[in-house]
Amino acid sequence: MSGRPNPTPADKFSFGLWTVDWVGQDQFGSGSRPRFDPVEVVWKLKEIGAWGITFHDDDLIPFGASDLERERILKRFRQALADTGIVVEMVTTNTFSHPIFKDGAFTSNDRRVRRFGLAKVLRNVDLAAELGAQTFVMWGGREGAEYDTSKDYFAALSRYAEGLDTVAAYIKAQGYGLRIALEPKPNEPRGDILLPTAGHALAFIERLEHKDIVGLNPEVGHEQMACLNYTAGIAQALWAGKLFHIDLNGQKSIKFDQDLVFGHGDLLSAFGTVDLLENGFPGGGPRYDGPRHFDYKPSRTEDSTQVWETAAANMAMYLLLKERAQAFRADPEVQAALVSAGVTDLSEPTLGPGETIEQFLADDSVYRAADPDVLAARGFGFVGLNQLAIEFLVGAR
Ligand code: GLT
Ligand code: MN
Ligand code: MN
Repeated sequence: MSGRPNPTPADKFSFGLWTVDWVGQDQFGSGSRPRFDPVEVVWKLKEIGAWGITFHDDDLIPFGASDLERERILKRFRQALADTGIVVEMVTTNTFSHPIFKDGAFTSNDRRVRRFGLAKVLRNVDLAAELGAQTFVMWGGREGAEYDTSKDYFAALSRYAEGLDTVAAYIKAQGYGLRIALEPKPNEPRGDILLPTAGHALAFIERLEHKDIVGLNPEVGHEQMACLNYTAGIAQALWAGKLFHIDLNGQKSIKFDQDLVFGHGDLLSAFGTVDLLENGFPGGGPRYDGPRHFDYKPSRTEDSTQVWETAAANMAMYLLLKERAQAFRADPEVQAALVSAGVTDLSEPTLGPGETIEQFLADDSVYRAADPDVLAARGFGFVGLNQLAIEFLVGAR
């Protein structure tokens, strides 16, 4: 491939309204560019080849807007969607910006706040269903604490589960085709956030009454902030049948949440992610076929025109990595290296077909007669395989 690939709606790329519309305010400074009109964002996304848009209730309809104002905004937005063919694939709720949520929504120590938060979420579930979204993301960025003395963690997890089960039960009762996707994050804005990683969230979901419609929306940078491997995280979510949605972006090691362009952080890790998403597990297994959703922030240094170049960069990075990952897997030398490294052997069950535990224990060749030193002598050649991957990644092959 030469040059920059062009995305099409078939690539299923989507963007949060809060991403391209981020004005650049941070802890130390105010915004560096003006907001866009959400209708303009829809048209721009169409122009650059995206397929979908996602948003928080408050990104589109200002917090506290009257019903009349809400309907006026929605009418224009629906019209833009109809005119462009841009789809709303996911909707999420802002339960973190207003000071009412300073101690969380579902897990605030104040029951009145918990009830307010639940009502805000349920209202937004109705909107998500009306706009035809399939996924309802819940990022509990304020569900957490700075001080262990300030939070009864057992009660907090119980209230979190109560809130989620209430929302899930409502979705089912209304007959909506929505699934909830929890988005883990270890910290920021809270000192410690509940459900800090994909693993914590997967374990939590198993305790829910309505766990069948609750899964994950893991974000690249959030797992990496916890020093974890994103590809391994989404792999486990896939294995559990819980990869409902993804937030792609870039992060450079353990620091504040950078939300860089996808691939602009750990590029080799991004290659592994795209390889898994596009090619699946080497030995087969569940596949992700949902939206390729970007949750990044155009750096504060960029102006309103350059914002669209940063959005396009996410899609270009994905397509470049997709082409590289496909070339990697299709290459005969790579296929041979995968075989000699034993990667393809791992799909074979450890016990033989129909082998009983008694037969296994009676088989002397397995343990008593086995020579561990002979087995230990095998070299796997993982480094050579990884070198091949990097040569494909950098275009040397
Ligand atoms: C917020 C957060 C993101 C989440 C959004 C969903 S909100 O911008 O940083 O990672 O995906 O609520
Ligand atoms: Mn983030
Ligand atoms: Mn996110």
